[in-house]
Amino acid sequence: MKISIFGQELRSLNAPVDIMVSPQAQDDFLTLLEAYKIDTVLINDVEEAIEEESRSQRVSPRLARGEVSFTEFMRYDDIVAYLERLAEENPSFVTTEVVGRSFEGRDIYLVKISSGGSNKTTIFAEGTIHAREWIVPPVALYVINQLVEDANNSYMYQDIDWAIIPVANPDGYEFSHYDARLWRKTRTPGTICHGTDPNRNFDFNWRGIGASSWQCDETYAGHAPFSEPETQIIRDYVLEHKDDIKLYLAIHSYGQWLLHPWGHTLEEPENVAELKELGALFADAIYAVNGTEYVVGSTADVLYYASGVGNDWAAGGAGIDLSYTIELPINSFIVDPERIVPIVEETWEGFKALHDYIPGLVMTVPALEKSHAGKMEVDSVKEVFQRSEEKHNVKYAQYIGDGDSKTSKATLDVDPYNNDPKIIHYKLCNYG
Ligand code: 0X9
Ligand code: ZN
Repeated sequence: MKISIFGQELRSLNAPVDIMVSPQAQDDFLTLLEAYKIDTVLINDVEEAIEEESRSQRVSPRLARGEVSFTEFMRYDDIVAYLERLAEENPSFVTTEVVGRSFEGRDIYLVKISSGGSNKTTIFAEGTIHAREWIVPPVALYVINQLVEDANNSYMYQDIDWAIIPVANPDGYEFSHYDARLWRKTRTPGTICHGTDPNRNFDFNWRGIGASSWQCDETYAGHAPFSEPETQIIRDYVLEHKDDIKLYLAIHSYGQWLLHPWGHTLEEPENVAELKELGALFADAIYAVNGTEYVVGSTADVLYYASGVGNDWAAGGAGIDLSYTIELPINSFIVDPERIVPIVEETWEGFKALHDYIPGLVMTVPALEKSHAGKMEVDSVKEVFQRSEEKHNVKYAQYIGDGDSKTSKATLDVDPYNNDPKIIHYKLCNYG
């Protein structure tokens, strides 16, 4: 019986699993399900669903060059054309950067949205590292679209830069359009099978639990860590900006989960309380839109074991403490295009909640002491700043260091562009 299990082999016990069976095996399998009183058939005929999807792709009108669509799935060239148009039309705050080339030679684009300046706090997002997850490009493009094209959102890139790679695996993405709809991996050739799972190829617990060393597996980790140009590109950008990147997001489908580290162990990361707190803000914001309920938890706990994963490497390898995988809420890789709008809209609210939590301005303040824990009134902060010879319109500061006065950091809740001090962000922490 040929069956494919989505979610791979090492799921946690009692976790739901999606299974695809071959037509020959379907009757027997359904009988088996009946015996166990399991009756959730998600898609009766996957082939038919794929054909239906490709019919609707064909009849949908060709996009004008540089346009974006949230009613159909865009090809990679059209995505790139949209990004380039945004950069051309908004040169003061949108830039596109070709951060590298895929194995087959496609340019991989990163969009940066920034009010200018250097070394600013950055939110980094990578999308579509898995080819078949077609709901991901629209989500990434909608975030970009809302930031750039709706002036009401311009506050969101004043203190914080956004660096977004909407399609990190364009070879696989295109392959899933013109050849195999359910393709997941990159397209690097092996001796027998093509493709490495880029989300097992990062150099963090590489080829550990939940990753395969067999090239034909969907979770093949590659012949070496970072063997794929697609993951090297992410590694290089993130390492170059690791002091500025405060939030790493990997956008995937599907599952309605917000996953924080780790994938390779049930042990909890040190900052699990904060990861869950911020995760709840994300989930609540999304729930408020259409009632979609996300589960927040670690990959190993909520989903299955996985190693060499992008967001775990970001946390454990690059030291970016706030790092998540978003598993968007659909129930198949084949998505009815009518689902795009509600999903991108609700996910955008989640992104806003994440943004609002990230302190806009983080500076190193020498000689800030542990006694400055918690909220400090303007005067005491000024005093701190006089010592560090910085002049900012500070209203509150918060000690977020580790007790070592030489390297302590403070998060400043200030609006540097406005003389009237206002709280951009305030978060309560108990230290010491
Ligand atoms: O298995 C994966 O790579 C991700 N799921 S997917 O269905 N999109 O393939 C989950 C990645 C989990 N992330 C962490 N280990 N943190
Ligand atoms: Zn994925």
